[in-house]
Amino acid sequence: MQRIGQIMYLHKDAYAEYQKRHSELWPEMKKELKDHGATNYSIFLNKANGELFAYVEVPDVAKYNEIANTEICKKWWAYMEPLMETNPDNSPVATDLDEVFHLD
Ligand code: RM4
Repeated sequence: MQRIGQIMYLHKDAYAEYQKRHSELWPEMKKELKDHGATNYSIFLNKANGELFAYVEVPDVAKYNEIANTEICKKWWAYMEPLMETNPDNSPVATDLDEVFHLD
């Protein structure tokens, strides 16, 4: 299992909407995440600056990244685009973090 930690960037006026949309995460998107191996997926918000810390465990990072090619993920990213910093393809701008500590 590989642990992925990333920072994403939420617009400051979008905190409540981001929370709401994730509490109502589309079942099809939830299934797509699971089908691509995602487990134990959490996103935390730093309300001081809009940074989101995302943590997810996957068996295979390459397989997980293939979710970007699915129609449902493309739709989800387009839906989330107004709320966060995004790339030209609507994927969230994400900074990969290096793990420096882990306790089982
Ligand atoms: C986030 C962002 C991520 C996605 C989660 C479920 O807003 O779009 O890429 O994995 O939602």
